[in-house]
Amino acid sequence: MKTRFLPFTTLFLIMVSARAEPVPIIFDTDITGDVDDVLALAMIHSLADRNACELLAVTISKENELAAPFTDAVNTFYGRPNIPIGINPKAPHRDSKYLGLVNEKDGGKYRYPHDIGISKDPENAIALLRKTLSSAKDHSVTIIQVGLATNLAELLQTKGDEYSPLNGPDLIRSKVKLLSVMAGAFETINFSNHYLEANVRNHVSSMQQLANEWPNDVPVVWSGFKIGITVPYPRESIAQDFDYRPHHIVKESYLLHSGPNHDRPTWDLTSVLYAVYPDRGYFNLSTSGRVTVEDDGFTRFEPGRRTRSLSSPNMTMVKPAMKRDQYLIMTDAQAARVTEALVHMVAQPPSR
Ligand SMILES: [Ca+2]
Repeated sequence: MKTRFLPFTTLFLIMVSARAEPVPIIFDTDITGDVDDVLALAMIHSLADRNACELLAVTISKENELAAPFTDAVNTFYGRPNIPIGINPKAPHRDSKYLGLVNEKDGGKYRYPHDIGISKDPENAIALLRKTLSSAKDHSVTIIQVGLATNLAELLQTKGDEYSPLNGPDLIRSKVKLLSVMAGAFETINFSNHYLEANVRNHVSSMQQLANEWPNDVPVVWSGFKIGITVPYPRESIAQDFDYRPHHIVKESYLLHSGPNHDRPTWDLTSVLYAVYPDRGYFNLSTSGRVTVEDDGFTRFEPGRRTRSLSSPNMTMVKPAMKRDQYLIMTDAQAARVTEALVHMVAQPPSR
């Protein structure tokens, strides 16, 4: 647009009315074992209430028959009862300390209303991923993966179907803008530079498939183990910030999982924060490079180096395969900001 011909007042109106489009999100979670998935989902709803993101679908990467009903109960609590939810029956089973909340009743009524598991079945996660991606705008979707890679590894193996003629990698290439993933360890943990992080260690083969076969031209940003343990969720917030409802599904889940005297690391929340606000300076990014997943579950990051181009020897370039991945880095000052931002987003009351 040639703006030099517009009067100043029109320009001013364009400037003040320019606002970011909500980020379309698929949340791929192993909401079963740890409770940071629940806080991360609450945060996504708070961000959706601000029109900062749009939650298109939730896919679950571990197997537990209560996981989809529970997720539906959280979505319903936050005023979005019809978000599609997908499960993967082939994923590894995981017990839970908090999913049973979905069956709690007060005075004969479900404390946390939901219809999946009562009058509706969840969808298949892989079909739901394909359906959701195929109907999205090109290069628009951010996938946030905060558990095992079981679903995305299977998506990569898919062929064309009723939703799209594209195979998995081509569908990802045409629709996905960013993969924000909580997995791996890229910094020293407890004096070890070979820390094996659980989302990788608990299903190494799927994370290897993801790292090997994810398209080179769709960026991946990894939140390693160190980031989440650096910004634990303050127990004071759990004790004080959620009493705007007599029962709160996030607070009750947290207490069942971690008890009142623990500041739980915010692993999954950091991948949400980066996905929705990549340009707010909450984190720095490593140089670009390539993550490979070794057989013991170690995530090795190799920085992309410039090499001489074969076709024009005077030019140097980084191979596409060597600049797909980056990982989050956080200074002490950023950690203080991130903690406050996470608390206010997780504890924000539903707007609907
Ligand atoms: Ca998780």
